[in-house]
Amino acid sequence: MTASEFDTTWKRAQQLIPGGVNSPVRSFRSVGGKPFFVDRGQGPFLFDTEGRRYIDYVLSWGALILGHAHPVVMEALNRQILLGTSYGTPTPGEVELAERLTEMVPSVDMVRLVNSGTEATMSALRLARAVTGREYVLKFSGGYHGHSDSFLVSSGSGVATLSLPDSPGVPASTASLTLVLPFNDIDLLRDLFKEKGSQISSVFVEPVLGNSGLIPPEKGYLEELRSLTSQYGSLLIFDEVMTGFRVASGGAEEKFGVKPDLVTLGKVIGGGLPVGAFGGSREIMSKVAPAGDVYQAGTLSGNPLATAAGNAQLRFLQENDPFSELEGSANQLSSGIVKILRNGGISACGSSVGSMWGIFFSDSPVTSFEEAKAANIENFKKFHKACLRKGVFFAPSAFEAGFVSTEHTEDVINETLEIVQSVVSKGW
Ligand code: KE4
Repeated sequence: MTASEFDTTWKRAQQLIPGGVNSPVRSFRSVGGKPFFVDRGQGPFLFDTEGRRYIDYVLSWGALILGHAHPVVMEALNRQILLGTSYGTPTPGEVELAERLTEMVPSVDMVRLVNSGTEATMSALRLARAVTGREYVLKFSGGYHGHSDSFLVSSGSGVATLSLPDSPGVPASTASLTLVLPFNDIDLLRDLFKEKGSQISSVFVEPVLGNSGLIPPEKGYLEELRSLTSQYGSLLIFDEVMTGFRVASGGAEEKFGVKPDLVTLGKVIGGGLPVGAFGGSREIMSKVAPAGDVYQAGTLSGNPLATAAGNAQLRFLQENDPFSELEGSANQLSSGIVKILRNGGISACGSSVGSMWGIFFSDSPVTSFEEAKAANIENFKKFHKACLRKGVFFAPSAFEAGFVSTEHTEDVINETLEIVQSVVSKGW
Protein backbone atom coordinates (compact mmCIF):
# COMPACT_ATOMS: atom_id res chain seq x y z
CA MET A 1 0.00 0.00 0.00
CA THR A 2 1.42 3.42 -0.86
CA ALA A 3 1.11 6.41 1.46
CA SER A 4 -1.74 7.83 -0.62
CA GLU A 5 -3.52 4.46 -0.62
CA PHE A 6 -3.18 4.50 3.17
CA ASP A 7 -4.76 7.96 3.30
CA THR A 8 -7.66 6.80 1.14
CA THR A 9 -8.22 3.67 3.24
CA TRP A 10 -7.93 5.58 6.53
CA LYS A 11 -10.48 8.11 5.22
CA ARG A 12 -12.84 5.24 4.25
CA ALA A 13 -12.34 3.69 7.68
CA GLN A 14 -13.43 6.89 9.40
CA GLN A 15 -16.49 7.16 7.14
CA LEU A 16 -17.57 3.56 7.80
CA ILE A 17 -16.44 2.84 11.39
CA PRO A 18 -16.74 5.20 14.40
CA GLY A 19 -13.35 6.95 14.64
CA GLY A 20 -12.09 4.53 11.99
CA VAL A 21 -11.41 1.84 14.58
CA ASN A 22 -13.18 -1.03 16.31
CA SER A 23 -11.78 -0.13 19.70
CA PRO A 24 -11.07 3.47 20.77
CA VAL A 25 -7.49 3.14 22.02
CA ARG A 26 -6.37 1.99 18.55
CA SER A 27 -7.17 5.42 17.12
CA PHE A 28 -3.99 7.02 18.54
CA ARG A 29 -6.17 9.94 19.62
CA SER A 30 -4.59 10.01 23.06
CA VAL A 31 -1.09 10.34 21.61
CA GLY A 32 -1.91 12.32 18.48
CA GLY A 33 -1.21 11.35 14.91
CA LYS A 34 -2.69 8.56 12.87
CA PRO A 35 -2.56 4.81 13.46
CA PHE A 36 -1.06 2.43 10.92
CA PHE A 37 -2.69 -0.51 9.20
CA VAL A 38 -1.01 -3.84 9.84
CA ASP A 39 -0.29 -6.23 7.00
CA ARG A 40 1.13 -9.07 9.14
CA GLY A 41 2.73 -10.01 12.43
CA GLN A 42 5.75 -12.28 12.94
CA GLY A 43 7.33 -13.07 16.30
CA PRO A 44 8.02 -9.75 18.09
CA PHE A 45 7.36 -7.74 14.94
CA LEU A 46 4.47 -6.06 13.19
CA PHE A 47 4.73 -5.04 9.52
CA ASP A 48 2.49 -2.25 8.32
CA THR A 49 0.86 -1.95 4.90
CA GLU A 50 3.65 0.39 3.77
CA GLY A 51 6.32 -2.19 4.58
CA ARG A 52 7.62 -0.64 7.82
CA ARG A 53 8.71 -3.00 10.62
CA TYR A 54 7.89 -2.33 14.28
CA ILE A 55 9.08 -4.04 17.42
CA ASP A 56 5.68 -4.64 19.04
CA TYR A 57 5.19 -4.15 22.81
CA VAL A 58 1.37 -4.05 22.57
CA LEU A 59 1.04 -7.70 21.42
CA SER A 60 -2.72 -7.40 20.86
CA TRP A 61 -3.03 -5.75 24.31
CA GLY A 62 -1.30 -8.62 26.05
CA ALA A 63 -2.88 -11.62 24.32
CA LEU A 64 0.17 -12.74 22.32
CA ILE A 65 2.57 -14.01 24.99
CA LEU A 66 4.24 -16.19 22.31
CA GLY A 67 4.45 -13.29 19.85
CA HIS A 68 2.75 -13.08 16.47
CA ALA A 69 1.96 -16.17 14.36
CA HIS A 70 3.79 -18.60 16.64
CA PRO A 71 4.12 -21.99 14.86
CA VAL A 72 2.34 -23.97 17.63
CA VAL A 73 -0.68 -21.66 17.44
CA MET A 74 -0.70 -21.54 13.63
CA GLU A 75 -0.48 -25.37 13.37
CA ALA A 76 -3.41 -25.76 15.78
CA LEU A 77 -5.52 -23.29 13.81
CA ASN A 78 -4.60 -24.83 10.45
CA ARG A 79 -5.69 -28.24 11.73
CA GLN A 80 -8.99 -26.97 13.11
CA ILE A 81 -9.93 -24.67 10.22
CA LEU A 82 -10.27 -27.71 7.89
CA LEU A 83 -12.82 -29.22 10.32
CA GLY A 84 -15.07 -26.16 10.46
CA THR A 85 -15.27 -22.93 12.42
CA SER A 86 -18.22 -23.29 14.80
CA TYR A 87 -20.74 -25.96 15.72
CA GLY A 88 -22.87 -24.57 18.56
CA THR A 89 -22.46 -27.90 20.36
CA PRO A 90 -19.99 -29.08 23.04
CA THR A 91 -16.49 -29.97 21.79
CA PRO A 92 -13.52 -31.74 23.42
CA GLY A 93 -11.43 -28.57 22.94
CA GLU A 94 -13.58 -26.70 25.47
CA VAL A 95 -13.06 -29.46 28.03
CA GLU A 96 -9.30 -29.36 27.38
CA LEU A 97 -9.19 -25.59 27.85
CA ALA A 98 -11.26 -25.84 31.04
CA GLU A 99 -8.83 -28.50 32.30
CA ARG A 100 -5.83 -26.29 31.56
CA LEU A 101 -7.39 -23.30 33.33
CA THR A 102 -8.27 -25.37 36.42
CA GLU A 103 -4.72 -26.82 36.42
CA MET A 104 -2.99 -23.44 36.04
CA VAL A 105 -5.15 -21.06 38.11
CA PRO A 106 -5.24 -22.08 41.80
CA SER A 107 -8.72 -20.69 42.65
CA VAL A 108 -10.48 -22.19 39.62
CA ASP A 109 -12.27 -25.53 40.02
CA MET A 110 -14.96 -24.74 37.45
CA VAL A 111 -14.99 -22.24 34.59
CA ARG A 112 -17.32 -20.81 31.96
CA LEU A 113 -15.86 -19.71 28.62
CA VAL A 114 -17.16 -16.51 27.00
CA ASN A 115 -16.00 -14.33 24.09
CA SER A 116 -14.33 -11.36 25.76
CA GLY A 117 -13.09 -9.94 29.02
CA THR A 118 -16.13 -7.68 29.13
CA GLU A 119 -18.46 -10.69 29.02
CA ALA A 120 -16.39 -12.37 31.73
CA THR A 121 -16.57 -9.47 34.19
CA MET A 122 -20.21 -8.66 33.40
CA SER A 123 -21.16 -12.30 34.07
CA ALA A 124 -19.02 -12.54 37.21
CA LEU A 125 -20.74 -9.44 38.61
CA ARG A 126 -24.20 -10.92 37.98
CA LEU A 127 -23.09 -14.13 39.67
CA ALA A 128 -21.67 -12.25 42.67
CA ARG A 129 -24.89 -10.28 43.11
CA ALA A 130 -26.92 -13.50 42.90
CA VAL A 131 -24.73 -15.39 45.37
CA THR A 132 -24.64 -12.58 47.96
CA GLY A 133 -28.07 -11.05 47.36
CA ARG A 134 -26.36 -7.65 47.45
CA GLU A 135 -26.22 -4.96 44.74
CA TYR A 136 -23.21 -2.72 45.40
CA VAL A 137 -19.91 -3.43 43.68
CA LEU A 138 -16.57 -1.80 44.51
CA LYS A 139 -13.92 -1.04 41.89
CA PHE A 140 -10.84 1.14 41.89
CA SER A 141 -10.14 4.31 39.95
CA GLY A 142 -8.02 3.55 36.91
CA GLY A 143 -9.18 -0.05 36.90
CA TYR A 144 -10.81 -1.15 33.64
CA HIS A 145 -13.07 -4.19 33.62
CA GLY A 146 -14.56 -3.93 30.13
CA HIS A 147 -17.39 -1.75 28.92
CA SER A 148 -20.52 -3.09 30.62
CA ASP A 149 -22.58 -0.37 32.29
CA SER A 150 -21.68 -1.13 35.91
CA PHE A 151 -17.98 -0.59 35.24
CA LEU A 152 -18.23 2.56 33.10
CA VAL A 153 -18.32 4.84 36.09
CA SER A 154 -15.99 7.40 37.58
CA SER A 155 -15.54 8.34 41.20
CA GLY A 156 -17.08 11.56 42.36
CA SER A 157 -14.06 12.30 44.55
CA GLY A 158 -11.08 10.71 46.34
CA VAL A 159 -13.33 8.86 48.74
CA ALA A 160 -15.97 6.33 47.87
CA THR A 161 -18.96 8.20 46.65
CA LEU A 162 -21.91 7.02 44.63
CA SER A 163 -20.38 6.95 41.20
CA LEU A 164 -21.24 9.00 38.18
CA PRO A 165 -21.71 7.51 34.69
CA ASP A 166 -18.44 7.66 32.75
CA SER A 167 -20.25 7.40 29.44
CA PRO A 168 -23.53 8.70 28.09
CA GLY A 169 -26.10 5.92 28.06
CA VAL A 170 -25.13 4.50 31.44
CA PRO A 171 -28.15 5.02 33.70
CA ALA A 172 -27.42 6.99 36.88
CA SER A 173 -29.30 4.27 38.76
CA THR A 174 -26.85 1.66 37.52
CA ALA A 175 -23.77 3.82 38.13
CA SER A 176 -24.90 4.59 41.66
CA LEU A 177 -24.50 0.92 42.61
CA THR A 178 -20.81 1.06 41.82
CA LEU A 179 -18.46 2.42 44.47
CA VAL A 180 -14.99 3.64 43.51
CA LEU A 181 -11.89 4.04 45.65
CA PRO A 182 -8.29 4.92 44.82
CA PHE A 183 -6.08 1.80 44.42
CA ASN A 184 -3.55 1.04 47.16
CA ASP A 185 -5.29 3.10 49.88
CA ILE A 186 -5.92 0.74 52.80
CA ASP A 187 -7.41 3.37 55.14
CA LEU A 188 -10.15 4.36 52.69
CA LEU A 189 -10.83 0.68 52.08
CA ARG A 190 -11.30 -0.01 55.78
CA ASP A 191 -13.54 3.06 56.19
CA LEU A 192 -15.77 2.00 53.30
CA PHE A 193 -16.19 -1.55 54.54
CA LYS A 194 -17.01 -0.26 57.99
CA GLU A 195 -19.73 1.92 56.44
CA LYS A 196 -21.09 -0.29 53.66
CA GLY A 197 -19.37 -3.68 53.88
CA SER A 198 -22.59 -5.61 54.51
CA GLN A 199 -24.08 -4.18 51.29
CA ILE A 200 -21.15 -4.89 48.96
CA SER A 201 -21.64 -7.92 46.70
CA SER A 202 -18.13 -7.94 45.35
CA VAL A 203 -14.86 -6.14 44.87
CA PHE A 204 -13.39 -6.12 41.37
CA VAL A 205 -9.67 -5.45 41.34
CA GLU A 206 -6.91 -5.70 38.78
CA PRO A 207 -4.43 -7.23 41.25
CA VAL A 208 -1.70 -5.43 39.33
CA LEU A 209 -3.25 -2.29 37.88
CA GLY A 210 -2.49 -2.47 34.15
CA ASN A 211 -5.03 0.02 32.83
CA SER A 212 -3.38 3.04 34.44
CA GLY A 213 0.09 2.25 33.20
CA LEU A 214 1.64 -0.47 35.40
CA ILE A 215 0.92 -0.04 39.12
CA PRO A 216 1.79 -2.98 41.40
CA PRO A 217 -0.16 -3.54 44.64
CA GLU A 218 1.54 -2.12 47.73
CA LYS A 219 2.69 -4.67 50.31
CA GLY A 220 -0.28 -6.05 52.24
CA TYR A 221 -2.94 -4.41 50.08
CA LEU A 222 -4.31 -7.53 48.39
CA GLU A 223 -4.16 -9.37 51.73
CA GLU A 224 -6.26 -6.60 53.32
CA LEU A 225 -8.75 -6.83 50.46
CA ARG A 226 -9.02 -10.57 51.08
CA SER A 227 -9.45 -10.13 54.82
CA LEU A 228 -12.11 -7.39 54.58
CA THR A 229 -14.17 -9.17 51.89
CA SER A 230 -14.09 -12.39 53.93
CA GLN A 231 -15.05 -10.51 57.09
CA TYR A 232 -18.05 -8.80 55.46
CA GLY A 233 -19.18 -11.65 53.19
CA SER A 234 -18.35 -9.89 49.90
CA LEU A 235 -16.78 -11.82 47.02
CA LEU A 236 -13.21 -10.87 46.08
CA ILE A 237 -12.93 -10.96 42.28
CA PHE A 238 -9.51 -10.74 40.65
CA ASP A 239 -9.89 -9.37 37.16
CA GLU A 240 -6.93 -11.15 35.57
CA VAL A 241 -7.94 -10.59 31.97
CA MET A 242 -4.59 -8.81 31.60
CA THR A 243 -2.46 -10.19 34.48
CA GLY A 244 -3.51 -13.81 33.94
CA PHE A 245 -0.55 -15.94 32.74
CA ARG A 246 1.38 -12.66 32.48
CA VAL A 247 2.55 -11.90 36.04
CA ALA A 248 3.04 -15.64 36.72
CA SER A 249 1.89 -18.96 35.34
CA GLY A 250 -1.01 -18.97 37.82
CA GLY A 251 -1.54 -15.21 37.57
CA ALA A 252 -1.47 -12.68 40.39
CA GLU A 253 -3.11 -15.04 42.84
CA GLU A 254 -0.11 -17.34 42.52
CA LYS A 255 2.42 -14.49 42.56
CA PHE A 256 0.99 -12.76 45.63
CA GLY A 257 -0.49 -15.80 47.37
CA VAL A 258 -3.97 -14.28 47.73
CA LYS A 259 -6.88 -16.46 46.65
CA PRO A 260 -9.94 -14.66 45.21
CA ASP A 261 -13.48 -16.07 45.17
CA LEU A 262 -13.81 -15.57 41.42
CA VAL A 263 -11.34 -14.73 38.68
CA THR A 264 -11.95 -13.34 35.23
CA LEU A 265 -9.62 -14.19 32.37
CA GLY A 266 -9.10 -13.33 28.71
CA LYS A 267 -6.41 -12.31 26.20
CA VAL A 268 -3.67 -15.01 26.66
CA ILE A 269 -6.23 -17.83 26.99
CA GLY A 270 -7.42 -17.26 23.42
CA GLY A 271 -4.00 -17.15 21.75
CA GLY A 272 -5.21 -14.09 19.82
CA LEU A 273 -8.73 -15.43 19.15
CA PRO A 274 -11.76 -14.11 21.09
CA VAL A 275 -11.91 -15.95 24.43
CA GLY A 276 -12.81 -14.79 27.92
CA ALA A 277 -13.61 -16.83 31.00
CA PHE A 278 -14.81 -16.56 34.59
CA GLY A 279 -14.15 -19.23 37.17
CA GLY A 280 -13.98 -20.11 40.81
CA SER A 281 -15.10 -22.74 43.28
CA ARG A 282 -17.50 -25.48 42.17
CA GLU A 283 -19.96 -24.23 44.81
CA ILE A 284 -20.18 -20.73 43.34
CA MET A 285 -19.85 -21.67 39.65
CA SER A 286 -22.59 -24.31 39.93
CA LYS A 287 -25.04 -21.42 40.31
CA VAL A 288 -24.50 -20.56 36.61
CA ALA A 289 -27.16 -21.79 34.13
CA PRO A 290 -27.98 -24.45 33.26
CA ALA A 291 -26.50 -26.03 36.41
CA GLY A 292 -27.93 -23.18 38.44
CA ASP A 293 -30.26 -20.29 37.73
CA VAL A 294 -27.86 -17.40 37.09
CA TYR A 295 -28.31 -16.91 33.39
CA GLN A 296 -25.34 -16.49 31.05
CA ALA A 297 -24.98 -17.61 27.43
CA GLY A 298 -23.10 -17.04 24.17
CA THR A 299 -23.44 -18.24 20.58
CA LEU A 300 -19.71 -18.56 19.99
CA SER A 301 -18.57 -19.26 23.55
CA GLY A 302 -15.94 -22.02 23.54
CA ASN A 303 -15.61 -21.72 19.77
CA PRO A 304 -13.44 -24.55 18.36
CA LEU A 305 -11.03 -22.21 16.53
CA ALA A 306 -10.59 -20.06 19.64
CA THR A 307 -10.10 -23.03 21.95
CA ALA A 308 -7.61 -24.55 19.49
CA ALA A 309 -5.50 -21.38 19.63
CA GLY A 310 -5.93 -20.96 23.38
CA ASN A 311 -5.03 -24.58 24.13
CA ALA A 312 -1.95 -24.38 21.88
CA GLN A 313 -0.69 -21.22 23.59
CA LEU A 314 -1.35 -22.45 27.14
CA ARG A 315 0.10 -25.89 26.35
CA PHE A 316 3.33 -24.18 25.23
CA LEU A 317 3.46 -22.23 28.51
CA GLN A 318 2.85 -25.38 30.57
CA GLU A 319 5.47 -27.43 28.71
CA ASN A 320 8.18 -24.76 28.42
CA ASP A 321 7.67 -22.57 31.54
CA PRO A 322 9.20 -19.42 29.98
CA PHE A 323 8.19 -17.22 32.93
CA SER A 324 11.63 -16.41 34.31
CA GLU A 325 12.91 -15.42 30.85
CA LEU A 326 9.79 -13.31 30.28
CA GLU A 327 10.30 -11.63 33.66
CA GLY A 328 13.95 -10.97 32.80
CA SER A 329 13.07 -9.37 29.46
CA ALA A 330 10.40 -7.09 30.95
CA ASN A 331 12.73 -6.02 33.73
CA GLN A 332 15.68 -5.42 31.38
CA LEU A 333 13.47 -3.32 29.12
CA SER A 334 11.74 -1.16 31.74
CA SER A 335 14.88 -0.54 33.82
CA GLY A 336 16.88 0.12 30.64
CA ILE A 337 14.41 2.72 29.37
CA VAL A 338 14.24 4.47 32.76
CA LYS A 339 18.06 4.58 32.95
CA ILE A 340 18.33 6.13 29.47
CA LEU A 341 15.65 8.74 30.22
CA ARG A 342 17.20 9.71 33.56
CA ASN A 343 20.70 9.93 32.04
CA GLY A 344 19.13 12.25 29.48
CA GLY A 345 17.85 14.47 32.28
CA ILE A 346 14.24 13.34 31.91
CA SER A 347 12.19 12.42 35.01
CA ALA A 348 11.07 8.83 34.74
CA CYS A 349 10.27 5.81 36.88
CA GLY A 350 9.18 2.34 35.95
CA SER A 351 8.59 -1.21 37.01
CA SER A 352 7.82 -4.66 35.75
CA VAL A 353 5.79 -7.55 37.14
CA GLY A 354 6.28 -10.82 35.28
CA SER A 355 6.00 -10.10 31.55
CA MET A 356 4.21 -6.78 32.05
CA TRP A 357 6.07 -3.51 32.41
CA GLY A 358 5.42 0.23 32.52
CA ILE A 359 7.11 3.60 32.73
CA PHE A 360 5.84 6.98 33.95
CA PHE A 361 7.38 10.35 33.20
CA SER A 362 7.39 11.17 36.88
CA ASP A 363 10.02 11.88 39.53
CA SER A 364 8.56 9.48 42.07
CA PRO A 365 7.05 6.01 41.85
CA VAL A 366 3.36 5.97 40.89
CA THR A 367 1.04 4.08 43.26
CA SER A 368 -2.41 5.13 42.06
CA PHE A 369 -4.30 6.31 39.00
CA GLU A 370 -4.49 9.79 40.51
CA GLU A 371 -0.67 9.88 40.62
CA ALA A 372 -0.46 8.42 37.10
CA LYS A 373 -2.58 11.30 35.81
CA ALA A 374 -0.18 13.77 37.46
CA ALA A 375 2.82 12.38 35.50
CA ASN A 376 4.13 14.25 32.44
CA ILE A 377 1.76 13.05 29.72
CA GLU A 378 3.21 15.46 27.14
CA ASN A 379 6.62 13.81 27.53
CA PHE A 380 4.95 10.41 27.10
CA LYS A 381 3.35 11.55 23.84
CA LYS A 382 6.67 12.86 22.46
CA PHE A 383 8.45 9.68 23.53
CA HIS A 384 5.78 7.47 21.95
CA LYS A 385 5.84 9.34 18.64
CA ALA A 386 9.65 9.48 18.43
CA CYS A 387 10.01 5.76 19.15
CA LEU A 388 7.26 4.87 16.69
CA ARG A 389 9.07 6.81 13.95
CA LYS A 390 12.14 4.65 14.69
CA GLY A 391 10.17 1.38 14.58
CA VAL A 392 9.24 0.71 18.20
CA PHE A 393 5.50 0.41 18.91
CA PHE A 394 4.55 1.14 22.52
CA ALA A 395 0.88 1.26 23.60
CA PRO A 396 -0.62 4.52 22.25
CA SER A 397 -1.79 5.63 25.70
CA ALA A 398 -0.01 6.78 28.86
CA PHE A 399 -2.42 4.60 30.82
CA GLU A 400 -1.64 1.17 29.42
CA ALA A 401 0.83 -1.47 30.53
CA GLY A 402 3.46 -2.80 28.12
CA PHE A 403 4.14 -6.48 27.43
CA VAL A 404 6.90 -8.74 26.16
CA SER A 405 6.66 -12.15 24.51
CA THR A 406 8.87 -15.24 24.35
CA GLU A 407 10.07 -13.89 20.98
CA HIS A 408 11.44 -10.64 22.51
CA THR A 409 14.97 -12.04 22.73
CA GLU A 410 18.00 -10.27 24.26
CA ASP A 411 18.84 -8.94 20.77
CA VAL A 412 15.35 -7.49 20.31
CA ILE A 413 15.42 -5.83 23.75
CA ASN A 414 18.91 -4.43 23.07
CA GLU A 415 17.80 -3.13 19.65
CA THR A 416 14.87 -1.42 21.38
CA LEU A 417 17.14 0.20 23.99
CA GLU A 418 19.52 1.43 21.27
CA ILE A 419 16.56 3.06 19.51
CA VAL A 420 15.38 4.65 22.78
CA GLN A 421 18.94 5.90 23.41
CA SER A 422 19.08 7.47 19.93
CA VAL A 423 15.68 9.11 20.45
CA VAL A 424 16.74 10.61 23.81
CA SER A 425 20.24 11.64 22.59
CA LYS A 426 18.83 13.46 19.55
CA GLY A 427 16.13 15.13 21.66
CA TRP A 428 12.64 14.37 20.57
P1 KE4 B 1 -12.21 -7.13 26.40
O1 KE4 B 1 -13.73 -7.01 26.48
O2 KE4 B 1 -11.58 -5.93 25.71
O3 KE4 B 1 -11.76 -8.46 25.82
O4 KE4 B 1 -11.65 -7.13 27.89
C1 KE4 B 1 -11.98 -6.10 28.76
C2 KE4 B 1 -10.95 -6.03 29.88
C3 KE4 B 1 -11.30 -6.49 31.13
N1 KE4 B 1 -10.42 -6.46 32.17
C4 KE4 B 1 -9.17 -5.98 31.99
C5 KE4 B 1 -8.22 -5.96 33.16
C6 KE4 B 1 -8.75 -5.49 30.72
O5 KE4 B 1 -7.50 -5.00 30.57
C7 KE4 B 1 -9.65 -5.52 29.64
C8 KE4 B 1 -9.30 -5.00 28.27
N2 KE4 B 1 -8.04 -4.35 28.16
C9 KE4 B 1 -7.93 -3.32 27.14
C10 KE4 B 1 -6.53 -2.72 27.20
N3 KE4 B 1 -6.12 -2.33 28.45
C11 KE4 B 1 -8.24 -3.85 25.80
C12 KE4 B 1 -7.82 -2.95 24.66
C13 KE4 B 1 -8.99 -2.27 24.02
O6 KE4 B 1 -9.91 -1.81 24.76
O7 KE4 B 1 -8.98 -2.20 22.77
